[in-house]
Amino acid sequence: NVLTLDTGLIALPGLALPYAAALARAVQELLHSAPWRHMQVPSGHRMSAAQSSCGNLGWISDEHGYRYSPTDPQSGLGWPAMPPVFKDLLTHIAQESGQGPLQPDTCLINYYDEHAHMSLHQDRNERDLQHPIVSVSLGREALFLWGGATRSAPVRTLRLRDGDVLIWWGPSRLNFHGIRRLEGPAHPLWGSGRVNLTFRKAG
Ligand code: MD3
Ligand code: FE
Repeated sequence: NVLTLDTGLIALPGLALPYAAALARAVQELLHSAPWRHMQVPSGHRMSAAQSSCGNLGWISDEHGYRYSPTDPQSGLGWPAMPPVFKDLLTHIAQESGQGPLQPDTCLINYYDEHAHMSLHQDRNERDLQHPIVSVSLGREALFLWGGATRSAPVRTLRLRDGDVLIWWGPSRLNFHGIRRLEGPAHPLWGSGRVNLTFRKAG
């Protein structure tokens, strides 16, 4: 079941549901080496969503700006490897979507509690803007804001549910987007929170 939501944006609702338990175990495991942290943005504010990363690079932010780093500034060590279940899921996503081959070198893992949000922004720190971005929503439902190529373009609200997979490329790749808030009931694995995996080719 592949839905086209915009030019360069498709959704595969619930595609990751069969992987939910294995994904939750893999995330909990990699948090031992790269725990959740609330990064500081250049303005000095602390992000309300917490983050971790795995793969060859990880997204970081501090007073100097946003960038990708081969090491976790909190440990000084490399990021945890991409867990096998992440790779299995990506293979399945490539098959079902016809978007491939998917060869991301990083997965940014966002955690939202009931108070977290992510303001409207663009993702433009990745070196390879041709490679699609794949996002996997886990846990509680979120209101996703889908804007356009400029900050002032109209914004649509989409609901991201547990197990939903979205793929962005081409004309949608630099669109503004964000998370307004979480909604709906708690989730059996993630409680009142939500986790989002975004796979990118950053290097
Ligand atoms: C559209 N995360 O990590 S996922 C982010 O749910 C981010 O955690 C949100 O925005 C979340 O940067 C939204 C959907 C997403 C991710 C990256 C995109 C949409 C995107 C990059 C370009 C266009
Ligand atoms: Fe983003």
